[in-house]
Amino acid sequence: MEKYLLDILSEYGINSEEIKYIKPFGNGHINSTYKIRTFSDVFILQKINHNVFKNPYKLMENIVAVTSFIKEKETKFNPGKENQTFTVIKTLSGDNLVYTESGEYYRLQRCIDAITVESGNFDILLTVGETFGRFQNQLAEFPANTLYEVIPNFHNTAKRYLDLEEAIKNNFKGRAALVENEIKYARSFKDQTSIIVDGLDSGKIPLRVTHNDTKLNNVLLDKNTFKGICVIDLDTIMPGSYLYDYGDALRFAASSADEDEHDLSKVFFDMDKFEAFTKGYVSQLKNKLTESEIELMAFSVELMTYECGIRFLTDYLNGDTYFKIHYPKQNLMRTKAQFALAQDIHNKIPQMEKIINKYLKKC
Ligand code: GN1
Ligand code: MG
Repeated sequence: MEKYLLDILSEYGINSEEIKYIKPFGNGHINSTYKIRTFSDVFILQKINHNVFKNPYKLMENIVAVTSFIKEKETKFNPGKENQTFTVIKTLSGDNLVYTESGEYYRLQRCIDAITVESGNFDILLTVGETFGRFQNQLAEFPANTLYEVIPNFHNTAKRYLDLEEAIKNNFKGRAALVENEIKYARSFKDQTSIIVDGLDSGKIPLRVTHNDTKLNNVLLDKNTFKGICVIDLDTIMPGSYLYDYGDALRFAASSADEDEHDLSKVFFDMDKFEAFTKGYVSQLKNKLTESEIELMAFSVELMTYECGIRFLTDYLNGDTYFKIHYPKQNLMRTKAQFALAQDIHNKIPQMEKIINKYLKKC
């Protein structure tokens, strides 16, 4: 067992003799995660990537505020379920983080005995939609504007577009000539990149507590019943729009293929999965959604998919400095797959709108 990890755990009062194992865990693109099993408990330890998250202490304040709010609600309205919520563990001296001598930040949380999935059938998608919808519903009364903006402009697609133009101009790795088609597609969508941010700025779209990373694998499921337990990966909780969460969730969950699928003929937007997720999400949030949000739900899926694609493209042009890659052209493959998906979503928007309206009326 790594000595530095043992030193960190000792700050939480966990001694090396109590530890059965420490294993790398999960497959996030940003943080490094470990599962720790002691003789009496199980924990998740995470090293926070502070190139991405500039102020880990403020980030932890967001997480603690939001999870305490949810825990309080569960204790009141769903007694027994409060243990099934995300729980940050404090160090012996009462801190939310350990700052190591080598300048790294670590946090510990309780591990809930559950599973995550990378893809799912209709029932799983329904549950995942419900769990994200429920999360939003639980936080509907939380004052969104009190949250710290962990990564400013995170889902500001117009700003993400400008970052792409900057990367094309710098062309640090000489890769721009290799991605002419991708650049052309990215530019063709430019005029639509500010639709949600403009709505937020003008007040037309309400400011909400937003998770901002609503991937399918960020929902914990009961390993026997496959029912949703809670939402995890709360680093990017910030003020934002429900549309970011709905759109980004479907980008990932309703894709027919992996995020970096090489065979683009396999990449399409799966309408059955879309319907399942939408049914679950809307059932929990129907009374909170405003007209201005409903109007843009289908479009938000296209926008968030496009946005993720331009982020991967920007990183590819910049030399792969942001997203972890496991092979040299992974960011390019991710870009191509996201763009193929966005184009398929574009053609399906009228159908998607019908389905959204069906569940808004029904539930
Ligand atoms: C990153 O690390 P992970 O997989 O939770 C990224 C998301 C992207 C996602 C794409 C802080 O999330 O915004 O949608 O990769 N998180 C951050 O897979 O940038
Ligand atoms: Mg994440």
